[in-house]
Amino acid sequence: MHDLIQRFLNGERRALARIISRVESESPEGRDYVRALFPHSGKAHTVGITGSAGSGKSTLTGALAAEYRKRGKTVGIVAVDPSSPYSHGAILGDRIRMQDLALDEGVYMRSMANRGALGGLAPTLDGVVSVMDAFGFDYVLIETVGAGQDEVEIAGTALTTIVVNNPGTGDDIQAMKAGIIEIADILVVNKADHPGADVLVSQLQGLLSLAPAGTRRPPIVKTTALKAEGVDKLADAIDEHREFLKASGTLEDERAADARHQVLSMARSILLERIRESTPAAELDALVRRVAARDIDPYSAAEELASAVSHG
Ligand SMILES: Nc1nc2c(ncn2[C@@H]2O[C@H](COP(=O)(O)OP(=O)(O)OP(=O)(O)O)[C@@H](O)[C@H]2O)c(=O)[nH]1
Ligand SMILES: [Mg+2]
Repeated sequence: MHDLIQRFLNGERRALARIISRVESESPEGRDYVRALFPHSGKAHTVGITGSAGSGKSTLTGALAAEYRKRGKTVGIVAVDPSSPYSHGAILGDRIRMQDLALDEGVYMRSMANRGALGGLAPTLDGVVSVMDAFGFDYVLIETVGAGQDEVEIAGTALTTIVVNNPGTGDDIQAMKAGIIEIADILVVNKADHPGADVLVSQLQGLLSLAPAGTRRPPIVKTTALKAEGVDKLADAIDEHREFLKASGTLEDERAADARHQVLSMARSILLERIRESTPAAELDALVRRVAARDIDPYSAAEELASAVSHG
């Protein structure tokens, strides 16, 4: 372990890749790596990119990484949801190749297929992000498809959260419904080459004007990710948000909020693991069948499981 950590700290990408694989496997060894490297993290600016399937998150992530490289910055990228065949999305790796970043030493990309067997996505993702941070990237970009819980989780993982919307899709209404406007530090209207981009911008402005006075209104940035248009403005908006966090003294609050999210999601996964360990499969099976048969309600069943570890 020491040897691998040493090589990691020397900046060897193969060591980074191997450590991330261990973290992803959710093994105790993976946790030890996160533990050992955590003191080296906390310097990167983490940026979450979320939005509906096919909204252009991967294209935008690739274009943003290229913009950072132009600015002399290094970038780590984590794509949580490999593209689904339904959204016509491309895998992020292709977007990166399109940007000629695949051989660039200043960019490291990783897809996470494992959505977390035990405590959900969050603990594993947080581990991978903190390892990338510790490696020394200036920015860590995290792409997740917005599907209810996920965009909330991404807000708890990244310092700056970007929500990607598209014209002509009713995204404004979706955004309002899902409450994702509240998690956005920056709103992007991507596919600005499609008709209706300006209409969507004014609809979003209308929504934002309803926010209580004194709260920060997220800027709205128009992009055509496919042509890398507007991406420089997006990079500027990210830096402005970062400055805002520093200047308003909320950076520490934001880090504390992220840490709270991290600790609680890890605690949840540890508890779940203990429950699984202390409950034989046959016993669990019998219990869920009692719930299915309406002999017992799911809360009582869950409490039964939980009390086995908390008193055991
Ligand atoms: N016209 C236009 N098409 C775009 C733009 N950005 C992305 N696309 C296209 O939209 C489709 C989806 O793009 P992706 O970047 O894969 O979208 P995604 O949000 O990552 O998709 P998933 O990961 O599957 O949710 C692709 O066909 C892109 O070429 C844009 O600015 N304008
Ligand atoms: Mg994608």
